[in-house]
Amino acid sequence: MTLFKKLIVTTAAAIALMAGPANAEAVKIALVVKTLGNGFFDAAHKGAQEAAKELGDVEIIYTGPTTSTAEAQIDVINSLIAQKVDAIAISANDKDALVPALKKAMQRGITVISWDSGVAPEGRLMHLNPSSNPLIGNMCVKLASDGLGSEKGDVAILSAASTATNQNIWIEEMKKVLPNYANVNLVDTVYGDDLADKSYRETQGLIAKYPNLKAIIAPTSVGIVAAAQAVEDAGLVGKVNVTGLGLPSEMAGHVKAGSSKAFAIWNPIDLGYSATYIAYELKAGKAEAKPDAEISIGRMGKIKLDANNEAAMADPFVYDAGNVDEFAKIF
Ligand code: RAM
Repeated sequence: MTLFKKLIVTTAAAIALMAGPANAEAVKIALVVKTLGNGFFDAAHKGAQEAAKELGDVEIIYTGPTTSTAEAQIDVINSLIAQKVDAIAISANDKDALVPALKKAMQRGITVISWDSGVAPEGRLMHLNPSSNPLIGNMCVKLASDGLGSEKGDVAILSAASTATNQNIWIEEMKKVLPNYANVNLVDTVYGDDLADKSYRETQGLIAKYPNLKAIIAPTSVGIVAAAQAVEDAGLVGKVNVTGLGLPSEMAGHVKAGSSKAFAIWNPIDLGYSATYIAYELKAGKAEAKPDAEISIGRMGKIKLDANNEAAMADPFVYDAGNVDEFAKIF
């Protein structure tokens, strides 16, 4: 063998060694949620697994804390940095408090995006909104107003964590459109932290404090269920209507019980699927997070980033006695 031939052979062998068997190194994408044990995030996880299967070389690490605080999420982020994951797709418990930990992740080469509940621009490459924020805010107030009909009534908001980016934006949007809904008299906003028991107690507090309470808007899938249950347990079906954002699978029984006339949500499976796809595309260098960039998201088509590197998915959909059972089978 000539020296030249020998060189080619050994180089080829070295390259083969480096490449290893196909798919040996899966892209590790951590789907970090506000809290574990939340049906909304479990549905998003389903979508993430679907995307991983389609993409082929992706491993999903589904994780999050048990309390909806920034501190608890920072611990999760630090452990993902130590594990050397390739990407983090996070639904944030706090817009700003997570930034230093996520910046550290990005400095170590981890691709960071937020979805559902956003992180401030310095702490992520892009943010995926489930829908347009003004649309969600308006829909929540409209549902409360429609439930009141010609009556005017006291309405309260039962939110998730007081620091939750998404709920805080939606509450702001709700307040903006209040002048358009003369029958809605917003009296209070309380926080159930996306915990069933705290949300239940906060609802009891609202009921005790506002004898003329006619509606509760809970823009959280955990809060809306707890509020509906509290209204039923207090014997106030027909007097207090619970609405907001919830999962058909968790709300069907409450629609039947009459504590909720209607509520809204987008498809959480599609949201988790899309967040995973985006994290993968960015990690693989197939897309860049910059204003006006288009990122393809498999069966969902593509999204286009705005000037803040944000994109929004579909419009929320309304569920009531007519369709809730059909969708309860899906999410
Ligand atoms: C809860 C979470 C989540 C929100 C939904 C509607 O599950 O707070 O962030 O998008 O409700």
